[in-house]
Amino acid sequence: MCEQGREGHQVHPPSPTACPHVSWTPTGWGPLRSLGPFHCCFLSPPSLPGSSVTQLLARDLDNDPLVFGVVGEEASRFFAVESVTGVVWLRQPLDRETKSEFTVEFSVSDSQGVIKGTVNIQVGDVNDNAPRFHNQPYSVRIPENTPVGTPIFIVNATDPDQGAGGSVLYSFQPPSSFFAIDSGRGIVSVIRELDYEVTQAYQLQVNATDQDKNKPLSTLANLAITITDVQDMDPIFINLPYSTNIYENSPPGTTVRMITAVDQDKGRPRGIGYTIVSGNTNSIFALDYISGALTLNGPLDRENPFYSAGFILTVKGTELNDDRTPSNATVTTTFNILVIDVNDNAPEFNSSEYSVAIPELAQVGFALPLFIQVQDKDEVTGYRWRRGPSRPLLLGS
Ligand SMILES: [Ca+2]
Ligand SMILES: [Ca+2]
Ligand SMILES: [Ca+2]
Ligand SMILES: [Ca+2]
Repeated sequence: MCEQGREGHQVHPPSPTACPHVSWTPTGWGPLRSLGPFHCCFLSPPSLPGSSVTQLLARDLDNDPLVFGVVGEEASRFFAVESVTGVVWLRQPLDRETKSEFTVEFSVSDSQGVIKGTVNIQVGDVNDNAPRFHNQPYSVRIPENTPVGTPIFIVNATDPDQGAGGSVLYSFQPPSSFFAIDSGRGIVSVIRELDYEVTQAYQLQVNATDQDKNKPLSTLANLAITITDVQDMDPIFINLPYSTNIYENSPPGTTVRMITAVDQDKGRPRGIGYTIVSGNTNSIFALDYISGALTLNGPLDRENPFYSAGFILTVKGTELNDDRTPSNATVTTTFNILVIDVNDNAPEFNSSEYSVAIPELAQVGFALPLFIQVQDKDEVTGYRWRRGPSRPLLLGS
């Protein structure tokens, strides 16, 4: 509301824009016998320099010509008054957020004296500031097993404007399916399970907007969220399936094959220890714990009935802790090994010597009571315990 001045010197609501922020208090009385009302317009930034602010009105009963002026250095920087008409001009832009109030002393004089009056000018607000984020840049590291609902970060933006124009709301732009932001408080929290093995980092944009009804202003800020790995994955064997052939005459120490398992936790994968769980008859194979090299550990013999059908090894990869002790994270697979025959057995007679008694009157064609058999254990020769001809030997001529 416009205030009532003393001694009948009123401050009227200016037309057409009423000003509730102006008061006018005469500070002294000069030779003027009467002073008309001053009035002032409501000042809304960004009022441009050169724009008319108000007009001072004074009345002199003598009808002397009056001269208006503005008093004081600071007031003169912002305001100028046209000496004859009393029109007050703005000399530079106003900013409520810098200076929200002026106490300006104006003067009016006739040929005999001067009186001064003080006008309190309050600068009205407009929404001319966008919210401003503090303490940027925004980045945070969280482990992948951070539970849903956990608050992980808080952003802060302020807006110096008054009322709705200074009230800030936060949102993600575009929205995230893994993180939410509390619109009023700026608290960022997890809303969906994270998985380092799928996504290692998120780049989000936080929008801070004021609540001005006509022309809300907003600002964007980046939020970098880095996901750190935790041990939540077992190892896997690679280059499967494992199966190989080995010649039975391969010397001990021969590398059968390398086996390799890798930790599926990629952030800081653990080393693997390799062992044979089962199928290693007579410890005929050795598996290097560190390198995964499977080697022949002794002489093979395909004709050994324990070996002839080959081997089905069960091998295991175990993730190792930092102190190289085995962890609970393991993987197993089977390793088929077929033993390949080589011709390493000579055919054998069924007896090292044969003896037979022949009657001295025996004729040509006489069948000797002698049965000779030949055996060959090797597969490659096409015989396997194949019996030779067991016909009786005939006496030749
Ligand atoms: Ca403002
Ligand atoms: Ca604002
Ligand atoms: Ca792991
Ligand atoms: Ca992991």
